[in-house]
Amino acid sequence: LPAGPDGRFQGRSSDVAIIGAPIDLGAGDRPGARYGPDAIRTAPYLSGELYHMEFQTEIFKYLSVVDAGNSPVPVASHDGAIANLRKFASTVVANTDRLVTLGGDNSIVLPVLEALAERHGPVALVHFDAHTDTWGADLPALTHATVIRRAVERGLLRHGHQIGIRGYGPPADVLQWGEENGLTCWNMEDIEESGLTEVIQVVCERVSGPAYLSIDIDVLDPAFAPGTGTPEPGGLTSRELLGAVRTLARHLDLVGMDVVEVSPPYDHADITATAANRCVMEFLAATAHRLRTSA
Ligand SMILES: [Mn+2]
Repeated sequence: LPAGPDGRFQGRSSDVAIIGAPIDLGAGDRPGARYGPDAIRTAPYLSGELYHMEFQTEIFKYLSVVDAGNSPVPVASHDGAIANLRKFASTVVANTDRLVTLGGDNSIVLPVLEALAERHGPVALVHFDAHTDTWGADLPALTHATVIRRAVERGLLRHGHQIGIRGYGPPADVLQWGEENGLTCWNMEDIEESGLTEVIQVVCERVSGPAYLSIDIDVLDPAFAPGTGTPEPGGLTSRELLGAVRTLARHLDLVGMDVVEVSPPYDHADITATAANRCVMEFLAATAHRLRTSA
């Protein structure tokens, strides 16, 4: 992709700008997500215009996409890194219609949502994750486990759907807080019962206006994404997730998306980085299709 450090494509506002957030000081366990952005970028073997077979669309013929590079980060300061990212994302958001952010641990989503809110106001959130990231009621810190609570507290979300939740927490009172604050939780049991296709259809019906897609790669089963900070067995397959991304990007007005928690030191054969790369590719393909068919 051409470089466009301020988000512009050949002097004009771009359709999509990609940034990296090489930050992992918000991770509670198994760090390494700071290496995620570059691993996601270099995972593919693709080049050229890229014809997407399902959409029958040449992606870069209909979509101007730039890579704005990685946010600068100071050494060993999470707060400093988050502040830098906020500034960097704001500049890029002003010059692009859609922001793609490559994480980084999940905490990087907060400054990105703040930057997007400056231009689009609060967004609807579609959040794939094994975890709700709504801990932190009595802990003011921003971490990868508190980021969604912080986003709610700052009024950055109109409502949200959290998909793929499983495992051992958060406890019932935290889940109830989420419900009371506009977050709908679709756990793996719901998905097993009705199928992901059905769940995504309901989400598409309920979400309107500017929306944001956030993908913690640990929503995938560790079989499909071993290279992540907090793996949780019993998750989605890559095929399910990529299909969901296509449907959501086709039907919703996504002003941004991210893929976070890819931790290359724990990856094998680039499985996780490649899955993350393809999440972005499917978003680009579906967006190109959307622009082509609405033109
Ligand atoms: Mn997670």
